[in-house]
Order: sequence, then C-alpha cells, then structure tokens
Amino acid sequence: MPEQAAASLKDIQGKICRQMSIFEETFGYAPKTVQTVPGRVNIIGEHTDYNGGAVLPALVDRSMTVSLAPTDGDTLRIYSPGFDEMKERPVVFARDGHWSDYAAAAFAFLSDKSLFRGGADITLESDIPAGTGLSSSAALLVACLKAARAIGVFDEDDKTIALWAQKIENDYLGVPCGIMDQMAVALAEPGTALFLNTLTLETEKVTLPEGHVMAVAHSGVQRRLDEGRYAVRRAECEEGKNLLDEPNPCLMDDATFERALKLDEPINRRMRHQCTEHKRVLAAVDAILKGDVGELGRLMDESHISMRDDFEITHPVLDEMVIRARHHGALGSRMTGGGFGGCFVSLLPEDKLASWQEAMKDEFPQITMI
Ligand code: GAF
Repeated sequence: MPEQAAASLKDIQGKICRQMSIFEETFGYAPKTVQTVPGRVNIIGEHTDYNGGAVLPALVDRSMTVSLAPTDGDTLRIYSPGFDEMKERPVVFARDGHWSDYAAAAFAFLSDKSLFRGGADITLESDIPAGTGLSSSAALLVACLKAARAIGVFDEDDKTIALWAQKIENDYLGVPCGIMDQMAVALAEPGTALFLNTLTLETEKVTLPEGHVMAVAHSGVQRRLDEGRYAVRRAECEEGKNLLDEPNPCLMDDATFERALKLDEPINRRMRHQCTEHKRVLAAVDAILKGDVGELGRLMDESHISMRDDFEITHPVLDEMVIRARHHGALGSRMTGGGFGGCFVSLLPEDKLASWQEAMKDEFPQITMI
C-alpha cells in the first residue's frame, strides 16, 4: 500500500476508535456503527453541477465521523465534542439554525420516507473546516445516511445516498446546492479524482500525473452557501437558461453561445462562465490523461479568472493568493468550491510542496494548509 494511503487509513482507524470512546462516555454503551466520510476539493468545474456540466473533485485528508445507535424513543440525542454540547430534539424536523440541524434533517428524511422508526443516539466530529469550500455539510449528511444504512435502515447504493443527501440539503436545509459534493464524498476514492458528468451521473476515476500533487489551503476568508450569494448565481443561471431556451447552459452549441454573449449584463458573463468552465473540465481531464501538467495548470488559472471576472464568485484575498501561489512555484491555482472565500487549490511538483507551503505561510500567516 502506498505510504500516503497507509497513513490516511491509520488516521481513519484512529478517528473511529476515538469516536467509539466518545460515544461510550456520552451514552454509556457502545455505538452500533461508526462511519467516516472525507471532505472534497474541486480541482476544476465550478458552479457547473446544477447546469448539466462536468466537474472534477477529489477527496481531501480531512473527514467527518458519525457514530450511531438506534433507540426506542422518538427523539434524537446528538452530541458534538467540538461544540461540547448535547442536543435532544424530536425526529420530526424543524430547522432552527443549530449545529445539529444537518444530522437531524438526515433522520427526519429517512423517517418521512417511512424507512426509519424510533429514535437514535448520535455523536459527530469533524476536522474538515466548515465554511471553507471542502464540503463538510455533504460529508455530514452522507456519513449519517451511511450510518443508517449500516444498521439496516435501508440498503440503497452510494449513488442513491448522494442523491438523498442533496435532496435533504435542498428541501430540509434550504441550500440550493448541486450534486457534485454529495457524489464526490460518497463515491470518490482516495488518491484519484472523480470525473463526474452531472447530467447523467456517470463517473470515471482519474489519476493525477506521477510526481504532482494538488495542495489545498484555506485562505482564512470564511464563506457560507446559505448567505444567499450562491442562490443569486443559481437564479441568474435560471434567467440565462430561460432567455436562451437552453436547459443545460454548460452544453450550449456555438450558435447559442453567440446569443448568450449578447444577453444583458451580467447574465451574458454568467452564461460564458458556464460554457467555458465545462469545456475546461473536459480539457483538464484530457491534459491529465496525457500527463500534460503545464496545460492542466493553465486551465486551472483560466478557471480562476473566469470565476473572478465572469461568474464573480472569488474574493480579493483569494485573487491575490492564487497569483502568489503561482509566483512561489505552483503550475496552476484556483479558488475551489462555492466561492466568496474559503480554500484554493494549487498544482505542484511533489518535491516543491514543502517549500511552497513555507513560502505561502510566510507571506500569508492566515493561511491554513489542509
Ligand atoms: C457548492 C455546492 F454545494 C456544489 O453543488 C457546487 O455548486 C459548488 O458549490 C460550486 O461548484 O459546493
């Protein structure tokens, strides 16, 4: 087993053991299951997952761990060592902005589908920094659903779990997200990226060229999808779709693209990002398969510029960091995730990783390396 994979397996085993003891200390008995689900970084393909486009996420070495035991009652007892708080709430869901909303929504969904009866004791803990574009929410929902499956509540596959997690986020938690994050954290495998067609949900494993890594760093600028700016971009895309009569703007043909460019500001630029970003994902996969890291880096840079100028979802601090990331040796660099802050991802030769991280930390002490 490669050194990195062995280290990450050891890390997961450690998290499972820790979570078992936390559960036992909290509830006085052992959990029936412990599930660990990693976060994800998106290498390229931003905001294309709700417009029929392609995306290329990969797992990060941070994860969400959920332990669970069913109970006879009709309440959920949810404990978080991070918040050092126990929350008891009915299975019937009412969103109240509490950290326990996500876990509660997962069980409410299963209960509303008549799959889950009774109550549950749950503990959850994560080292995925929340609100940084690494899909801690999707990891939490998928971990809860996998835990429920492990105790026999249902036996659907991982793809169904991803679709359910998206539905819970859309319908119970009011976040109008696409399907990338849930598919990535439910299906991707460590060490490979997941090339996902968000229209057909077909997936393909893609391995980065030998000797290169994707370094992920948190800029220190916090973001939240439910702040509304993500929803505004979705609404603008809906407007573009209607004006062009094109249900999947990522896939528009040349003639439609010409019409899109003539739409009013800013819908014309929003549509341009959709179409060019989708094409960049396809080109990036092609570059990876050919081992052309120079081209891959160039596409990542171009993607950042498109997010900055056309889709307008970056942040001045991130714009500066990706420029400096390249200056310090990255072959390409871009913000990753929903936007307006959070993390960026940089392509680097493996042997430059340590010196690059040091140079970036020296210049931006607020950066956290993931
Ligand atoms: C967030 C959403 F949850 C995803 O569905 C996706 O749209 C992403 O932002 C942007 O690519 O993570």
